Amino acid sequence: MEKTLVLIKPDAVQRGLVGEIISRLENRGLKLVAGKYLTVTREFAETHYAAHVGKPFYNGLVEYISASPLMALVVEGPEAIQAVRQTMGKTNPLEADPGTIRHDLAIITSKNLTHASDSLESAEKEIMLWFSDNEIFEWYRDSDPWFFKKN
Ligand code: 3AN
Repeated sequence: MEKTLVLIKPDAVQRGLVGEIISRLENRGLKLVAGKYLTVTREFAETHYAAHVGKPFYNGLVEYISASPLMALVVEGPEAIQAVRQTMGKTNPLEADPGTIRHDLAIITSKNLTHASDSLESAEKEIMLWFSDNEIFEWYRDSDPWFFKKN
């Protein structure tokens, strides 16, 4: 089953939206298989956002993500990468569809609450960066077939 990295970023933690965001993922059927609460160093943030080096928003982005605690998750489900990004909405909250996290709960791009891996390749890389193997739980959820089983 596909796995993806989700970050509930410091603005979401500061605003008390951790539960709301996790609920939206769980309600969709996505299964939490790893989670931790931490403040990352600037160096770690630079590694995570290496693809954005040189962009005008890069320094601010690194500062934002390392400013205070965040919640990192791995979630699992069929087409989890696409499903999570759809639930989050477009990068710019003003362009995100109603019903998405970014539309409903945010208003500017540089405080857009969440991060989610954008491809299989980046999901694998990011999960390895944020979690060790023994922090990821392969578990059976009794409701799995009610979410995932094709008829
Ligand atoms: P997404 O998080 O939707 O995959 P990316 O990967 O293009 O978007 O950008 C990563 C993060 O960089 C965004 N979540 C946002 O916090 C920040 N960012 C992207 N574009 C801008 C921008 N034009 N101004 C400020 N911050 C930005």
